Amino acid sequence: ASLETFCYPLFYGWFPHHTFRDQLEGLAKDFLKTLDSLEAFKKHISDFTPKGEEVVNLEQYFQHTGPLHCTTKFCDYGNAPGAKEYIESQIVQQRYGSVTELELPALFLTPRTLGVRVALTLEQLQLWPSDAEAGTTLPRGSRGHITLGCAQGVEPVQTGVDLLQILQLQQQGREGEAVGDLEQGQLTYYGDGVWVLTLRESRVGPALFSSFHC
Ligand code: 2AM
Repeated sequence: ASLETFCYPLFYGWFPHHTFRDQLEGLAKDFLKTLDSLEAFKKHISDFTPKGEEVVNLEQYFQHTGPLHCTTKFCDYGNAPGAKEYIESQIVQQRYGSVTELELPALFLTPRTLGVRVALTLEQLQLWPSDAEAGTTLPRGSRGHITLGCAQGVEPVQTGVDLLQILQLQQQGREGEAVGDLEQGQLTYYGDGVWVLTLRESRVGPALFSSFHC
């Protein structure tokens, strides 16, 4: 194998600029604090504590390591299906190292993951793999998200799976329970520990299209 093949990354994605990243981390922190203090959340706390504890510290419950990013293609160092084609595609080569603006319309939280949805533009969709929403009838790009944290023992790949499940519920017309008008936006509970905060105003900020190797 060539040296280049040898260096295929773990994944490609958009990496928010550090100022935007700080903003997102602040947003997530505020969201968790707000949830922690809501009666409606406390009512459903057992979704998060199978053992029946009354108190959950959400900021400790969700952990994150590594740089925040929106994965475009998970390559697994070239072993993932379609990785080689993606890496060698003209559009990926062309856009590598370019900056784009990400639009984030909603936060979501489940007993497994905490994430923020990314609403992709047509231009950004050119970098989106065709199989990301496989097994659903959701539009391309639906899976776009940034993982903000995972519960202990949960792999980050779960965040996209959780998001697709939420979007499928919405597609089936499940309205969820409108829990409240928070300062940041509308909070909805979908049952089984699934919460969505639709932001009053989408967060928008710059991100770099690049890859991650470690
Ligand atoms: P994420 O995009 O939901 O955060 C390294 O594991 C990164 O690649 C993580 O960011 C992870 O999830 C993403 N990832 C891991 N396995 C994946 C898969 N099979 N499909 C899509 N993304 C994956």
